[in-house]
Amino acid sequence: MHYERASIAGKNFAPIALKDALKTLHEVLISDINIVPKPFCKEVKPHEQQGKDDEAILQEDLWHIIADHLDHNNLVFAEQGTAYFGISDVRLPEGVTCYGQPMWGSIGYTLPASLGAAIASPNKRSVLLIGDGSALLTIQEIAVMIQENINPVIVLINNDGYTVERAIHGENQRYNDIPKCNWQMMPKAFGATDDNSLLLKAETAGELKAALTQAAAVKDKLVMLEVIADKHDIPPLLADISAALKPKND
Ligand SMILES: Cc1ncc(C[n+]2csc(CCOP(=O)(O)OP(=O)(O)O)c2C)c(N)n1
Ligand SMILES: [Mg+2]
Repeated sequence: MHYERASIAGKNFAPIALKDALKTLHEVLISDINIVPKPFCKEVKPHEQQGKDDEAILQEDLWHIIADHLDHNNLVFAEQGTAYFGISDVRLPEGVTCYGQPMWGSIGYTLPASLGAAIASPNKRSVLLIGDGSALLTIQEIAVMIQENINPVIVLINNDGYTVERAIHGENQRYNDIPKCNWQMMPKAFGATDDNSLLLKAETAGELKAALTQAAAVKDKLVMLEVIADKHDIPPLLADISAALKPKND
């Protein structure tokens, strides 16, 4: 697909607007026409958790567990990084809107975006899914969230740096590391107290489920949930993409 042009099996169709191309693609996918390769039409099966509840959280489970704790009232913001690739591949409950920015991809965007959305939609609750590397760019906006009595759920993936970048290039390079930060202290520096916020941390799948349940129940406070993940662990969609990019990078 290009700007106002689609190439299908070597044939070009132009000019065609993206919305018309997507409409046609949708019609083909739901019809009996047998021109779409079967792997493209992925059957959505319920996820079976791979890790145990008392074990470290796996990326292949993480986003499903988060999706299971969302409801129609949530506006989800998925930051560039494992968060975007993780949640993009997961079926969300009906009514949930998910925002990401795969084209421009400027990290740090989703934290203030979730704040703006919360101000614009006071009857909704923002759920921010953000990595430690991205959060470090715009974390100070937590101060405005607290000042404005905004009550988002911030799920911060602490995986020791730029995991999505490690998957694409420079797995163990220093440029994919970030400084060690105390994420539990960070909101406090921006005005978080026991009265206006709840700070949680999860290292196992069981702790994650309990923390997300608690976060959903505490509706009138800012919740920051720090999730510890392995620095080399990536969600399945990102594994597919990085495998496809590998020959070009080697
Ligand atoms: C402003 C900006 N700088 C750098 C990049 C390149 N980049 C894309 S994703 C990413 C790392 C994100 O790391 P993190 O937020 O920790 O997510 P993780 O993949 O570790 O979960 C970087 C550096 C970018 N997209 N935008
Ligand atoms: Mg990270």
